[in-house]
Amino acid sequence: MKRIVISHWDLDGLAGATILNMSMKVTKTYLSSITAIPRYINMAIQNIGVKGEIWISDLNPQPNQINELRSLLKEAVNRKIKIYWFDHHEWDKSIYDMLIEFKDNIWYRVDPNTIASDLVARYFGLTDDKYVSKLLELAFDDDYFLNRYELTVMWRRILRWYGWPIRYKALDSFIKKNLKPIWMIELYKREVKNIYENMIREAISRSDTIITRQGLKIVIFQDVDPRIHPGEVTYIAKTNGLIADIYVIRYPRGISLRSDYIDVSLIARKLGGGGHRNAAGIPGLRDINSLLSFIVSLEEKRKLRESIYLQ
Ligand SMILES: [Mn+2]
Repeated sequence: MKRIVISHWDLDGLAGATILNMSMKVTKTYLSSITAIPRYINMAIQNIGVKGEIWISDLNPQPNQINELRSLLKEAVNRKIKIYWFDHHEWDKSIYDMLIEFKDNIWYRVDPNTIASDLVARYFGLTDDKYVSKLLELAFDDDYFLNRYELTVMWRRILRWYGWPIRYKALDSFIKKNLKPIWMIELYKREVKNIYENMIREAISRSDTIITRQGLKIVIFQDVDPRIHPGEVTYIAKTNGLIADIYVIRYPRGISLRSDYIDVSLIARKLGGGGHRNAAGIPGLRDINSLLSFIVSLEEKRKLRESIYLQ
């Protein structure tokens, strides 16, 4: 029986894929982005043929993928392929509704209070394993943006910087129980660290600050290189005294929103994106002015509700 793993390419995704590979005999592992989920499920089905398992971690199905996912799941049922899915992103209600008819074929565990790799480790009873707990610590450090370890920052940057071949190479090292391979350290020192930090400084120097009618301070980082992590830009901006209510990081193919206390996932969801309270994203090219007026109108409504409540 063939068993395929599909996982996200960041530290949590790699940790999940590693634990799955440690716990079972895996035929093949695909690393994927959120948008490519249906494509990889299809590839996994083709690869398996008949009878097998697909294990997915740290990837959240999108509402706009529903029709594609439904037909893929039908195909999986026909071919006696079972699906196991671990995630810590909040899933849209429409996804759960769609999954009801496949309840015998798909098993899932979604818990936004932890990371996906932790759910995988718990499933296999491996949370006390020494290596697994180190792996989970790194993934937590990255996902919650705690940055307690330099190793987390190094991996985060390396994984974004080089793309797929290096992400698979990282997975290979992790499966061999090497969390700090020499190839990564050397690559990082030689090709990433300085250029990356210069790019962050440069993005911060080009930022615009806008104060809305309601006195909301918004900092916009324009045209940021996709290799730069949005959390790092805001983190370094903040340590340099650039404090804002909302940070908008504008990439060529999407926008990232960050805030310490405003729920930016509400804004992102209304505009076709999603995410967490403090960090969310909107895919695609989007006019920055319409985003700003949208934020202003949301804030006006909130203020109005508050004033009614206070009376
Ligand atoms: Mn992830």
